[in-house]
Amino acid sequence: KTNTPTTSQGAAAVGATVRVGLDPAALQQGIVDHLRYSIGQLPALATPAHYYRALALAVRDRLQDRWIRTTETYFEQERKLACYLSAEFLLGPHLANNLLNLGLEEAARGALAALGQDLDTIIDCEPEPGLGNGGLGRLAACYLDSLATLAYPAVGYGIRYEFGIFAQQIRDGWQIERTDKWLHAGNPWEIAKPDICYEVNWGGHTETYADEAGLQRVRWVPFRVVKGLAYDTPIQGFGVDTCNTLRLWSAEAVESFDFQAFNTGDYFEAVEAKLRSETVTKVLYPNDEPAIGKRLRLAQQYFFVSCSLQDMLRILDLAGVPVERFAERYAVQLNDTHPSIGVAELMRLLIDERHLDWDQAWAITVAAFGYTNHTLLPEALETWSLPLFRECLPRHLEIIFEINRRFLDQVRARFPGDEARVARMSLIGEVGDKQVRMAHLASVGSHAINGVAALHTDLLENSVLADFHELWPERFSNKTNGVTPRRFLALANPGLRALLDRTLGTDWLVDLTALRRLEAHIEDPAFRSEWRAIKHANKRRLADYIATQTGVELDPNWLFDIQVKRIHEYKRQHLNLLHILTLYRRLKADPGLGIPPRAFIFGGKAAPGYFLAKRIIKLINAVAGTINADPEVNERLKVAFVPNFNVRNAELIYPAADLSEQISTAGKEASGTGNMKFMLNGALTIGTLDGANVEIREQVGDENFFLFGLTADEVARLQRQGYRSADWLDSHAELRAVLDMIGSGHFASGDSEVFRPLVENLTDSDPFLVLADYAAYVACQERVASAWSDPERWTRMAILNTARCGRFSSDRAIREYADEIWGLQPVAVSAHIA
Ligand code: CBF
Repeated sequence: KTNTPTTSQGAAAVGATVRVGLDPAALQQGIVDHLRYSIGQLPALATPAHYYRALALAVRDRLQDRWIRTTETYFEQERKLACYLSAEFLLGPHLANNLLNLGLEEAARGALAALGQDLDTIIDCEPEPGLGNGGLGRLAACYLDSLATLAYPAVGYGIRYEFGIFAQQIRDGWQIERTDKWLHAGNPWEIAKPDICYEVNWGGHTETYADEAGLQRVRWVPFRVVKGLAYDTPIQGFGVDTCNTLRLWSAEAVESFDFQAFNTGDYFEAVEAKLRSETVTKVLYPNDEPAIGKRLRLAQQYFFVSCSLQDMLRILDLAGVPVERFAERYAVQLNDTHPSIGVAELMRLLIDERHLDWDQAWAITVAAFGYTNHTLLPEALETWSLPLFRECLPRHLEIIFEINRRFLDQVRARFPGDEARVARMSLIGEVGDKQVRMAHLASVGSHAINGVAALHTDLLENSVLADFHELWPERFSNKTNGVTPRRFLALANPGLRALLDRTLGTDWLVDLTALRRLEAHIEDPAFRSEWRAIKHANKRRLADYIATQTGVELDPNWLFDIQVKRIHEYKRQHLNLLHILTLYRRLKADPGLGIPPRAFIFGGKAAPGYFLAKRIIKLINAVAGTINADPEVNERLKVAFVPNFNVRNAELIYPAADLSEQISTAGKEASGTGNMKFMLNGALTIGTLDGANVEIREQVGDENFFLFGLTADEVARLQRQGYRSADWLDSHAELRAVLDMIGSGHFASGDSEVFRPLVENLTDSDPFLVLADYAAYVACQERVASAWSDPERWTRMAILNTARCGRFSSDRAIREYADEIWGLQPVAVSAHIA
């Protein structure tokens, strides 16, 4: 077992008992000192926000020795490091997580109480670092937690966006986006490292020259140079002394002013150049999956990847390790194609700057990189227009052409005469305007390629990357996603955590398969009743939150049926709505209908430019407005939309769910991770055979999973044959009536225009087969209602869900990456300093 317990003395053993001691008195002193010396606040005037910053700084002090010791240990022991390159890290608040991982929760509660403060209020003051859009960014954060907890040497590399994902407000039912000023009051967790900075070129042209030995070399003469500065955040493992680093890059102008311009009086042009440089890390692109061919996005990707690779080379130099051994010391994982320009950048650095020859550089690059694909949606596979790419990264385009030339020779040698295949596999797409295909670059430049759930990997191998799989089957593997039980159970669900600790002991926190032992308690009525009481309290907690946010009152005795995730057609929030409206119509026609009372809860952000997704939000709110105000139905149905779904409120939502909605069109959701967080907290799933739902069902058993809908094969077949949504409409009078009701303006004060695009999308093309799955979904929901009417049966199923979720721990996933892709060994870190 690699998870070594934290020493009881920890950093205190260094002799700094007062400064970083773990007991409440020392922590209290630390808070008081920071309030005075770091924040400069009179205790009498200090608000909870001041106390939050003082406590955060005091906690960071207590991480500091572990953090430094961890870095030293990796350096001294010359160990291989996993470098996780990701344009997004959706971290969520740090404070509670760090207190949990350091075992400091009670000390902090006590220290604050002695100062007349309440820990929960203080925790709520932390602004959320929302440096990600959804699943992909949150996965990266879960993986950092597991890497540290399992004592793997690792660094996360990303972008320090000044504005993270927008804050969502709901006004008149519509989504309004507000900038997220998460750095406004400073960030007590990060440490700026101005001495760790790199120059990153942009634009311009290349030229050849002869070096001292007379060898032909290429030089990149950029149009602009931007500087990347490191900001480090500690990532403390749970119950260990390992504290890894998340290094985020912030862009700055190389010089504050162009003095030349300044001297000639063009002050504003000089300032503008500075602002242009700093724009690179200003804001996170708020799109979940669809790729966007924006120049700034390419600049962001190249900027952070270049800084990260230059950083790896600098550390190698510091350790005195020759660059030829790069791949022995680094496993570089590409979190989707966003960092895939790294393949060309490492080649450039090795060839142009370190003067390695092509073959040597290429062998190192392929050995170092691994590529994780996170989506099959064709519109999400990143490509860059060739002219744009040439203008921004001229040297990289030359390198990509050369990689492509050599690669296509290999394809031709293996499949002689198959020029169609050559065109399909080329790094340059020639259909229409020429493009650089980033998924192809990532695949060619990586020794390992993986999907994120069994079905997704299978589809990847047989569709999007089928040619690559045929060429290099040995490169492909599946790594089903996972989530951290520390944040999503221990922190989010303290009631259940206490029950688990009491019943099983605490090893489930680092070995989630230990939850299997819960099965022995399923037949104990007292245990089941305690389980229900915990769920009820969690539902109460969520109902209170929803009431304060939306004014909608929900009864915790009702079935809580929840769908929270990005709003997207393929995720089919509108299918959920069609079911709600079917119940609504049935109840209106027959008020005595025996259906169990249900609260339908939604949450999620739509990309600001995604017209239909924004209309889905409006429709959810419109339906909520009508149903919640209608006394004929509101004793059986209620609908609520939780604004601004984020990591913080997710921690309230998952533990309160009875039913988890995972209803995407089969074949479209790569994995999903919300499905795992719900399962962990004992929700039952209604879902299609999509993404990780397939594996969730395998674990929990068919009888404990509400399955409906077309399979991925059936979806593909129907679409090949020419799917006609009208056919499904004709055979379902109830479905037609529901759509007519939406189209009639019934939920929009008679305005028949507002939802027309949504209705027409379904009746005319229905690209995600909502209508085809409607009847099966409604029938499946009837099975849900019948199971819910037997609380003992439901509770047994809920306990089984938690008991069998061990596979979905991010610890399992990270061990698979470490063993099968990275060749990485854990390194025990001890904060004892002799
Ligand atoms: O693998 C993590 C998640 O990534 C996405 O969110 C993505 O952005 N491509 C997928 O949509 C999810 O299915 C997946 O769980």
